[in-house]
Amino acid sequence: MVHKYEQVAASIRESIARSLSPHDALASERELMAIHGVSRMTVRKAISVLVEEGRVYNVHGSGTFVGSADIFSKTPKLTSFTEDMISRGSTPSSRVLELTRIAAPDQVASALGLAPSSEVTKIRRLRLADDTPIALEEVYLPTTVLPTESLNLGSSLYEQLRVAGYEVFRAEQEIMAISLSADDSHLLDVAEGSAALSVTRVSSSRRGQLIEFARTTYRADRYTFQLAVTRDD
Ligand code: 16G
Repeated sequence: MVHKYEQVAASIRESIARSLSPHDALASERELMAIHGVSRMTVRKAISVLVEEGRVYNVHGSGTFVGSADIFSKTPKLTSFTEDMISRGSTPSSRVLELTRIAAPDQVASALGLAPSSEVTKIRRLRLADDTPIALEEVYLPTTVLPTESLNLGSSLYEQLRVAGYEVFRAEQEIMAISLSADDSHLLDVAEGSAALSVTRVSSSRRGQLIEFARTTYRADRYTFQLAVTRDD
């Protein structure tokens, strides 16, 4: 479920990206309540999310202002495709390309700490935002985590994992620049050989159980990663 305050936060993010510069004032609390038809509490909650992200800052007695674009105070947050797109103000959807049970390829078995050729579920999906193809996902899950037949891929995989008691809590990621194959270019609706970002993710639960090996390929013209980095004290 998407909370009202998340929708308000997403819409403010969008208007910042579209029409505001650093240190411009946001609409007042009262105006935001009227624009979105929500309570003062909801507006405050949305603003506090954006403050935490470093996108806006409050000046006591004067209002809320747009932060400098280069200061994102937050360490990156682990998200699913669904959460990621909603936070960018877009509506996510998917097209399932493949759902099979296979013997884990060596790289997958070793990343997930499984015995060679253990059974895994392989999922390939085209992911879209506002009906535009954004990413191709190839995901492998041990069948012991979720049986292949029980998956409903029209909705969020991470939400189903959470309900099954395997909330994805942490992930190791490797990001690589690639150029797209003819097939992948076609699926992503870009010219053959276009640039893409390939992100390999190995996800684990809070207890450290390995849950997922995933390779997500994002169109470079439609997707950027933002990362806050700090020097160790
Ligand atoms: C993202 C994840 C992928 C995960 C999927 C779940 C990255 C690099 N990859 O694509 O590992 O399987 O989200 O999305 O973030 P869902 O919960 O919306 O189905």
